[in-house]
Amino acid sequence: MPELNALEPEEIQKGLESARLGKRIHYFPELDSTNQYAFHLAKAGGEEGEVVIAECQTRGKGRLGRSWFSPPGLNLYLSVVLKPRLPPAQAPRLTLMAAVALAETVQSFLGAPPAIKWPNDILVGGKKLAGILTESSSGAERLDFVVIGIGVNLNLPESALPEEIRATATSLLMLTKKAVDRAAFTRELIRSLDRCYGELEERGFPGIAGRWEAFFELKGRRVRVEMGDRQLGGTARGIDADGALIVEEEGGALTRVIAGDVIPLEP
Ligand code: BT5
Repeated sequence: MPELNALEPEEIQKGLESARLGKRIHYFPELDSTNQYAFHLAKAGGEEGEVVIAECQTRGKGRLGRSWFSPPGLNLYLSVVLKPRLPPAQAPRLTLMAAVALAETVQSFLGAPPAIKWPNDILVGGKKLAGILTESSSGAERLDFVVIGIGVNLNLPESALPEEIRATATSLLMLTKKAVDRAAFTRELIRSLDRCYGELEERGFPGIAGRWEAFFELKGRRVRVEMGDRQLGGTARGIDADGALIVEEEGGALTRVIAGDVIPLEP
């Protein structure tokens, strides 16, 4: 039986064997937000690969000011500091790299591939299992650092879901009816991020983009994209070399979407 309450660094690092990520893990019973902590850490000289994990977040962040439901002891809330040698415009590549690493980890625990919803959601059966929040700090030419924050619902029972997300969220426990060894999941995720990040650096974006597209179920489907007060309708065509979503509008014009929410218009 896995020890369900253990998410301590020593347990995660057992047999981790990553090249760069997770050599140092900062672990907290409670934080406002692991992204917030990791951002300050990176700013104060924290090194590439440092990981921040909390058992519970009091102000877990989603994108665009939204919040991430983060109850204690059940799930994973992790942030990692990266210092890629990339221009700021290529930061979205890192979100997509993380989505591939996360989707592959979920697949190995679920026994079936999840879907990626551009740019950052991991869905199973149309419900959200995990989300990614990338935050960065950059100079004119180059990214100083990037914080990739990942929240995954692992042992969250349906009864613990708040009303607002009851119909839209899921967890590995709800899907497999089995409790997950959270340390084993975290170890596998860090390994997978380490590998995908190395690949991105050594071989560039095409390999990662191809794997990302294999998880992307909205390709060829009609979608609506909401970008703040702007909206756009069309067919999702895939991603470009920077990780932007390409939407073909009626009439054939291709539009690049850098930030927004994608809503499928047909089942
Ligand atoms: C995301 O935002 O999906 C990014 C979530 C990133 C969370 C991690 S946890 C570790 C790190 N530290 C942080 O503070 N954040 C990161 P977005 O696409 O904006 O989705 C947010 C929406 O998802 C909310 O408005 C809810 O509708 C829904 N949601 C919130 N909590 C959820 C949960 N636990 N499971 C499924 N859906 C959730």
